Amino acid sequence: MDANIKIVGLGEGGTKAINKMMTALVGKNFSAEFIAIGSDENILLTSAARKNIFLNRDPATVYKNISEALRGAKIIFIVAGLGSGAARISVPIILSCAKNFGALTVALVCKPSILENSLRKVNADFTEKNLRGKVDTLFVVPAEKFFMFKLNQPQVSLHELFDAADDFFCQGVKIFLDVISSDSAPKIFGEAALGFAQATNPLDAIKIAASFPTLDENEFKSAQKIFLRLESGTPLSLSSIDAAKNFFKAQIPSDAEFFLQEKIIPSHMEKIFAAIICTRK
Ligand SMILES: Nc1nc2c(ncn2[C@@H]2O[C@H](COP(=O)(O)OP(=O)(O)O)[C@@H](O)[C@H]2O)c(=O)[nH]1
Ligand SMILES: [Mg+2]
Repeated sequence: MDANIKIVGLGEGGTKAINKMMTALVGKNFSAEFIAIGSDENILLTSAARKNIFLNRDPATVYKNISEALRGAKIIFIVAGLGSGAARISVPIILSCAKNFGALTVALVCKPSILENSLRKVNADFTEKNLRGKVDTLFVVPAEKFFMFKLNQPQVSLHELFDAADDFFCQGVKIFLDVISSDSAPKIFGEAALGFAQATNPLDAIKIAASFPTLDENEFKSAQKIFLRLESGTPLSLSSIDAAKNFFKAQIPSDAEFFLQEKIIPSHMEKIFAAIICTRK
């Protein structure tokens, strides 16, 4: 049977990101499959995905290959650097196939750094326009935000920056799948943002996740929906959950919807993991 979750990496950035996901066993509890799409055969050779699609010069073949790879999809994740030439070509095709198959689409993308050339910027604007309002859920992070992960390393290279982006995408797909796999979870539509952290008590974990660099300064003030996922090794006390909830509720609009999901994962032992997904107005 075909996998119903397709995680598609576009270009070099997307391919590196899905390689990381495969190493981290993202999607292992789901019927998930990875696909790399690119216009550089040498990059596709580095892909650990089972399906790899080369964007040759024959649009009909490209459409057919992408459509066949996505057949049976219920959810399609699109992972890329927005400046990608491969994304520019393949995103419209992926969205058209998703529509045909009735699949939900989730894009996790990063905007090119200001240090990159203008072609990247042109590609990024084009693809961002294509994604906005057309994908069901959109996570867009400016590359510069990943500098924040490396504040104590002033000599950080662009390569390390993208490595941080790949880690973020990896966690993002994992958390998104975990959150939506709960029967009671409502759908996450529109532009969204994500933060996560680990600590030894829920309140600390939430506070650190809430100040995650990819979240905006006043992110929660205008949030529409907030999903908080807490993972712990043993059941959390009601009072610690209450403290965590109250921290949140004090910051979000009174009409914002708030969802809390708790999950016990024995191997976490004493560690608490908090993840926040919030949708933007
Ligand atoms: N996440 C991630 N992004 C990258 C990486 N390398 C480059 N990028 C970003 O991805 C954008 C597209 O580049 P690339 O993936 O090579 O796309 P291509 O044009 O399809 O070859 C660039 O503008 C960068 O902002 C990477 O290793 N990881
Ligand atoms: Mg490239």
